[in-house]
Amino acid sequence: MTYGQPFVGTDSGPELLRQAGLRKMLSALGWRVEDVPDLEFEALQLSEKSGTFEGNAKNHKLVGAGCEMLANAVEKTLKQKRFPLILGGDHSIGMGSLAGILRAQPETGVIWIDAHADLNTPALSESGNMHGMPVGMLMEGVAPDHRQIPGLEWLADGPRLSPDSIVYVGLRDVDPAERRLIQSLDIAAYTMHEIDRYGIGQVMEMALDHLCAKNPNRPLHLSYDIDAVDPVLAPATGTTVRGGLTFREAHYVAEAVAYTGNLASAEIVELNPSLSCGEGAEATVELGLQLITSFMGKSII
Ligand code: HAR
Ligand code: MN
Ligand code: MN
Repeated sequence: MTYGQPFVGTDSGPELLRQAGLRKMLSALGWRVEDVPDLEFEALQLSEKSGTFEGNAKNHKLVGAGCEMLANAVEKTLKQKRFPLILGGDHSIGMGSLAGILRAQPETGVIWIDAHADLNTPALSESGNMHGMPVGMLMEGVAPDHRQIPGLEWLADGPRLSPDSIVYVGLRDVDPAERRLIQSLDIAAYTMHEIDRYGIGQVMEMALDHLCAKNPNRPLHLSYDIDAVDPVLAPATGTTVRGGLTFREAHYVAEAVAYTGNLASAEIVELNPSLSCGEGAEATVELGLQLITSFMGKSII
């Protein structure tokens, strides 16, 4: 998926992760792997629904139809008691992942690792880029009337994410409207400021406690946007923001989530090797693979 943001290249993420040895790595950790071919978003038949849509959401038909395919695939995989490992693609796919997850396991808690809050909607977004909207489009009290958005009608009656069922880690570039929502809905947000102040260990303890205190067996979904990591380490992504997670902080997040034993699904998004030449692109893919290795259960000793 590349249609949630303006650059070409985010759709090569999955293939590069495969080439970097994803399958072998997962097998070595003891997983039985079924590598499902990439979903084909280009071939989608887009409905020519009449009626105009006034909001600001670029490529809403393509993003919407692609996310519908992903939601169905994720829901099916979870209902088969298997673990969907979702490879992006830009973060607009989070809409599809979350929709499918909430249909299969409505009690899921979400850990959103990102420089951005992705809490926009077509009415709030300044850019119109849908990779800035996956959380907003699913959240109770924020989500728009999807019947008005061609491509997204299928989301109209689906379950919503409650504001206390998500935690953010790594935020440092939040739009004014998103900031107001985080405050008014009292969403748990551990920004880079809290990471500096408390350290990543305490931040992850607080974040996981927020989600799991009442239900220690609660299924968790990890949505890992590679732009959460400092651009010195992960330059090959579309919207870099300085002052991000260090190498160890990025891994600690993944390890802490794995140690809960509750991780039920995960996605890694926004790898765009075409935005950085040579070594930067390779280093970003390699880092992505290492982070997957960590949250899929690699222990150091
Ligand atoms: N908040 C901005 C917007 O909505 C930038 C969003 C950038 N999003 C991502 N995903 N890279 O986190 O346009
Ligand atoms: Mn994101
Ligand atoms: Mn981001």
